[in-house]
Amino acid sequence: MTARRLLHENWSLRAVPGPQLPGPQLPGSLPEQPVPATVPGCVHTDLLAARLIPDPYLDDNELALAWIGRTDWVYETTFDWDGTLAERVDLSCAGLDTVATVTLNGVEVGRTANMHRSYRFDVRSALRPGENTLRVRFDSAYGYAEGLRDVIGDRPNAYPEPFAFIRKMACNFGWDWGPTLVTAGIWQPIALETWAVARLAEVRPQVTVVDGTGRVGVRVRVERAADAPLTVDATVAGVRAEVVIPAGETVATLELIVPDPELWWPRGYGDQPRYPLDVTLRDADGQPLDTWQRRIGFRGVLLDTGEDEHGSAFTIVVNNMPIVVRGVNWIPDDVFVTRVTRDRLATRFTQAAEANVNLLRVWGGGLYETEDFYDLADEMGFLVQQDFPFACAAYPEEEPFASEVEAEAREQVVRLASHPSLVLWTGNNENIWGWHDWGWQEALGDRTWGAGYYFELLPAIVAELDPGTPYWPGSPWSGRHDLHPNDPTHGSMHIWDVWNQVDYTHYRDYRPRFVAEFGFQAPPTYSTLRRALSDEPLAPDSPGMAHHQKAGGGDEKLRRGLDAHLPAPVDFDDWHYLTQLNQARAIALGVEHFRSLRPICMGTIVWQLNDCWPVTSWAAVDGDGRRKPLWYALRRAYADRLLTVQPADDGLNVVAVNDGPAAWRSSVTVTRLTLGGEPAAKTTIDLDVAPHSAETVPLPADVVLTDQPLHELLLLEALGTGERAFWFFAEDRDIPYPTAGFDTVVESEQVASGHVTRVRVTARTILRDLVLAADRLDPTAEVDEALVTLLPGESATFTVHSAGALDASALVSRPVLRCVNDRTGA
Ligand code: BMA
Repeated sequence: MTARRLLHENWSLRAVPGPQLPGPQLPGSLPEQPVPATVPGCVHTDLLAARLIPDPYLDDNELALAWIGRTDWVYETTFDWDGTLAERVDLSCAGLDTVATVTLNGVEVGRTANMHRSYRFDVRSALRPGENTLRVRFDSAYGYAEGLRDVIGDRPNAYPEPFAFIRKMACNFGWDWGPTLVTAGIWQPIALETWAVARLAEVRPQVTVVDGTGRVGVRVRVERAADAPLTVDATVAGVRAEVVIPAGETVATLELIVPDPELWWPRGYGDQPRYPLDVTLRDADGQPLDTWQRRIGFRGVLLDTGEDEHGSAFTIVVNNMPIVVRGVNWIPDDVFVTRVTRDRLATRFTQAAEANVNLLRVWGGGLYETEDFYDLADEMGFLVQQDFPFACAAYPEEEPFASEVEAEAREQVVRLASHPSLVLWTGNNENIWGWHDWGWQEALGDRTWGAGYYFELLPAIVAELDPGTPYWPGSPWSGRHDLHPNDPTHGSMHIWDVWNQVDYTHYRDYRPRFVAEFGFQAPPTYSTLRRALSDEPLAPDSPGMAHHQKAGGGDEKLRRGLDAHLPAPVDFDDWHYLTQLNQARAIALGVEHFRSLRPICMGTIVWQLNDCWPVTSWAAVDGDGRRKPLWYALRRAYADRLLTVQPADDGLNVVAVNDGPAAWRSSVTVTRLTLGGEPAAKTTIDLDVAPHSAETVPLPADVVLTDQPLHELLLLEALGTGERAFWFFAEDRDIPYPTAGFDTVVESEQVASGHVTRVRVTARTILRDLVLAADRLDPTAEVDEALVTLLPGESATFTVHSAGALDASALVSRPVLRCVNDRTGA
């Protein structure tokens, strides 16, 4: 049997002396003294653990650590080998970041230059009985990328870094939400594998369902050490198949027919049954040589891009059911990706699930994620859109780059193909748009830019290796060369004029088929800021805040967004609350509008779920994993049942969107109220919304028109089912809200995990978008609700879980408990 021995012990790390080293300011005794290293891991986390560098995420430490990415590094370990004779001994490297030379006992066994591939080196001739020394030297990723750039010519790029010249996670070179911390290291397991006769080099299940019958085609490729006949067997759902691989041959295909499998459904549409698929390779005597296991799911997926009277669709169809995508964009959850454990992914995925998200888009500036990522997505029923890792740049198609792209894509498509969650491959992030609109064509001249990958190579690889999963050349892409790549009426689009240039109400100008990106910034939670920044006092433009804002003109765009809607902030606490509120409002407005367009628009993917460090960004969950107010707004806007008021040409409509599995029958009361809560007009509307549909009802003018726009509002309430929607006739900055008046009751109890505190707020005046920022009192505190609007007499209870007991009076005072009409300075 193939035996695997992890080589994760005894590693050390040292810098290769060179001019880039910081010299006297380098702390400790680097580079002479090796420091202990963790594998899998990277240079930054090792230096941090050895206390040789400060935490790169705090203040502006990033700047002082730039030398690390320009330095060459050597990882080294020793291990004993008992000299056991095996036919074959391989060093298997599941992931090296990135430009590596691997030597065993001084003998070079391999070189790599692609973070997105795995490698296997035959080490028999270098291995010796007793002690062995394994060394992995990483050359600076900068040196490699800039070297290639100099040879084949520069290309246009959204960021002034050479990430397009190396197959390495692009955002590692910095992004408009990420620091420039260029890593090196052994980022995936490294092991010695011994085997004889043959091993499973590749197992590629292709799962289809036709008329309720499941078919699993398993294509197997073996690597041989001996030219003997072999057998492969596969079992799934009690069905078994076996095939002989005659001497001299290396590939075989098995077919398993599963008569009536339970189908795998996206979350919200059904369950996620999975079936273990076991593959065993045996020698001529039936003795097992190698095994492979994966849990597969039976589902069919297609991308409906049919033309219709609105343009052409972009609808993901799973098991013949058109899915309304309620998605979020996913970026690497940490710059140092080996810190992203399965537990951490599970936490983040749970946050997405609780926000009613059903799709994660793995964005092209990041990675092909880890097995844990796709396994959890399968388990939890998320759909996954996987970009090939190309983003915001023109990419070269010259060698050796092109061969790296092909090898990587083949490996990753085979690895990911059998995950039922994976429903869409996309060729890149914004590169076709960039080529079209961002002045690249003039800059490029006759240089390559990646078109060959997106329009030829990658679709051919997906068609060959994962024919059951749709491919789309880019995010965004309109589907036709004669149209603009970001055409709203055809295919997928990204909306970025909102945020960059215009107010968020302009989301309503679009009637898109599918919005794969749109976003609005806000700072992280207060406790995250306080952990990361030593600014005293914190101010929107204090040094740490400024360093942790990476977007061009970001602060100005935040201010423009605020000016249009909210009262001017008086101090930092105001600014922090109001910018977070504005982010939540912007995205909720976008999502509600796009969902109200169903079935013209069949999906939204909010930019972005998560962060990779503490930063002001578009994220709903900040770099320390805390939920921003946007998260709570998203939970509401992405709920199965959405009640929303939408402006129409000559008045207002209510749209009831039902993406749940049951009909939604309810009476909706529509009340025009004064700010003081007195009803001025009222009507009732009966709703009967079939599952997976939306109903639009014009609201009667006599109820919903007002000559008191500053003093009145609309409240819609679905009786029995409880959904609510507000409509304000003016912007909050202009509305004369009364000073907030409320009563509170605080109760707390100690539980095994800490403290549970319930804060009941009863409004004496209208309270607009009440937030309880309990993390200001205890960084462990988590609250179950945010952005609650109460009318006079109404109550809401916020439940807080925290490690320590919370100060009851601080909990119910500014700046912890606050709303729009309760500004610090007001
Ligand atoms: C798009 C994304 C990211 C970027 C975001 C915000 O370009 O694809 O590259 O972070 O907008 O600017």
